[in-house]
Formats: sequence, structure tokens, C-alpha cells
Amino acid sequence: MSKTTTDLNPATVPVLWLLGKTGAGKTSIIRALTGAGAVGNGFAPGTREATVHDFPATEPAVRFLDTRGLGEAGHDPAEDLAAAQGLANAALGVMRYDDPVQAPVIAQLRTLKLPVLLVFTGADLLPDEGARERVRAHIRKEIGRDLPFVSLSLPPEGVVTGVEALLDALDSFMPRATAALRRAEEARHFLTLRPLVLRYAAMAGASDVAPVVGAAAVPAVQGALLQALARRHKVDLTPARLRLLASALGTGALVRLATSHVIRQGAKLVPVAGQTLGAAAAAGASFATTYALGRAASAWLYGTARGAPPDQKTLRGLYDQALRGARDAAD
Ligand SMILES: Nc1nc2c(ncn2[C@@H]2O[C@H](COP(=O)(O)OP(=O)(O)OP(=O)(O)O)[C@@H](O)[C@H]2O)c(=O)[nH]1
Ligand SMILES: [Mg+2]
Repeated sequence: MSKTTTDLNPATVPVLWLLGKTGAGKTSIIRALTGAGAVGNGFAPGTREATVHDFPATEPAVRFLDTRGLGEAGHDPAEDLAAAQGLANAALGVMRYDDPVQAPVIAQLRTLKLPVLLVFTGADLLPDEGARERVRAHIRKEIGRDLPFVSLSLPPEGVVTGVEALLDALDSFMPRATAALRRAEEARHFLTLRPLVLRYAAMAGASDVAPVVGAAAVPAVQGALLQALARRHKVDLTPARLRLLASALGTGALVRLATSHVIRQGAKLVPVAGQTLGAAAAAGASFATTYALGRAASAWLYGTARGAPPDQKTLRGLYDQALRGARDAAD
């Protein structure tokens, strides 16, 4: 959701101001963090006026303030900048590694009375770390103080890097906002795993319509699902880790699963269950619980791979939400 600065309410939500020249990558950063926002294409200034972007739109944890590019011909940014400074809680000083003319940004950063994180974009355009450090040293000298920084690659097509480092750095400025952004990042990541989870959920559901396969098949499929997800997240799913996940989730099904040796046989049992796959499978309780387990486990593995597994409340929230979603989808 975007609106002009004129309808800003007094901020109860922390405001993160993106300050940088036109084309520096401000909108690209917001998009990389939230999955939203229109990115300009090259030379024409992309963002026509100062905009705010509440995230998430419904219950915002952070408000991005994206001011019009600094140093843009025919636009005097003084008013925008004064307003932004009054509203913001912290600022990102956005500069492109391949743009040597940063005087307008540096002038702002020199006098800014806000916590500032320097965000250097275009790391892909200047791959040599030595050259990057020379750019940063120059900027440090011009600003006259040593500010924390991160490097990002935000190519319009291709691999985006540095978002994790940006979130780590933001954590110290805006912990609550950062937690919300991390949850969103995980949710986007889950979309890539969702087809896999749905396949396993359908297999588990198949045992509801073909009871011959037996009760053992559901935990086996769920065990195989966990192993498949762990591989995708590059997490070694040791019994100790599985116990942690089970206690975090606290669901009966998973506790049984965690203590059962059947997990190790899961891979063998899956093809048997797979043969009975049918559309009717989606209607069963095993479909829903397996899907919900996959959703929550994925969030847990995502966090575990990054050294910060989500807490119990978050996990159970995800599980319940996924369970409701899966049941509704099956209606
Ligand atoms: N290769 C590469 N391109 C980038 C990077 N960051 C931004 N771009 C490109 O630069 C152009 C401008 O990016 P935007 O995010 O729209 O820049 P902005 O700061 O919002 O610009 P204004 O809205 O005009 O102030 C887009 O085509 C981006 O795809 C980067 O790290 N690497
Ligand atoms: Mg923009």
C-alpha cells in the first residue's frame, strides 16, 4: 500500500527512511525486503513523490518512507527532506557502488540526527571487494564518521544478495520491524516449498481414503516430508533437532512421530502410499495436519538454518493457520 506523505498519521509504527539519489535502489530495497513496490528502469526517476509503504499492510510493523531521489534535476528536495527527518526513526543511506557522485547524499548524512545504516547497492556491478572498500573509505571520510554498512546486489534479473546481512543490521535499529520482515521473507521462501508439502500432504491424505495402508503410513509420510524439507533447508535433521521441533510444536501427531523409529523407514513407505493418491485424498484430516506440519516445520528449519528458530507461539500460529487453510481448501 502506498500513499503520499500528506496523509501520514503521527507514527506509532517505526519509520525507516530511505535516503539516496534517484536510481540508487531505494525502491529495489523495499521490494527485496517486502516483496512489493514498483522499481524504476534506469534513468527516469522512478518514484514521483515521497511515498510511504506500510508493512505488513494490515498490522504494520514498519513504515518505509521512500523520498524522491536526491540530486534530481528540477526537484528541490528540501521540503521532503525536512518532513522525512521529523518522521523517521532511522535512515538507510542508499548509495550505488558504481555511482561516484554522492555529494547530495553525503551532505544529508553529515547533519542527520538519526541512527543511520549505509546501504551500498550495485555490489554485482563492482565485484572487486578492494574497489568496494575504497568507495566506502571515501564515503566515510566525506561523512566524517564511521557508520555501519551493508552491501547489496539487487539486479533487476538474477541473484539478489545481502538481504540477510541487511536484516541482521536492521535488527539493532528496529527489532520488532525486523522480526516482521524476517517472517515475510520466510513466507516467500515457503512458496517455493509449498508444492513439495502439498505432494506429501496428498500422500498422507490418501491413507484416509484407503485405510488398508494403515495408520503407520501417515507418520511415515510426515517423517519423509520433514526429511525432504530439511534437505531443502540444508539442515541435518538429527533426532535431537527433531525433538526440539516436536517440543516447539507440541502437537500430538508430531510428538508421536518424533519418538517413533518409523521416520527412518518413511522413504520406503512413501511410494506405497503414493500409489493410492487421488483427488479425494485432499479432503481428509491427514492432508490438513500434514500440510500444517510442513508449513510450521519449514519456518522452523528456515530459522534453524540461520541460527534463530522461531518461538513456540509463532510456530503454533503458523500451524493453526495452515491447518485452517488446508481444511478450507479441501471443502
Ligand atoms: N545491477 C543492479 N541494478 C540495480 C541495483 N539496485 C538497483 N538497480 C537498478 O537500478 C534501477 C533503479 O532502481 P530503483 O530501486 O528504482 O531506484 P530508486 O532509488 O528507487 O530510484 P528513484 O525512485 O528514482 O529515486 C532499477 O533498474 C534497478 O533494477 C543493484 O544492486 N544492482
Ligand atoms: Mg524509487
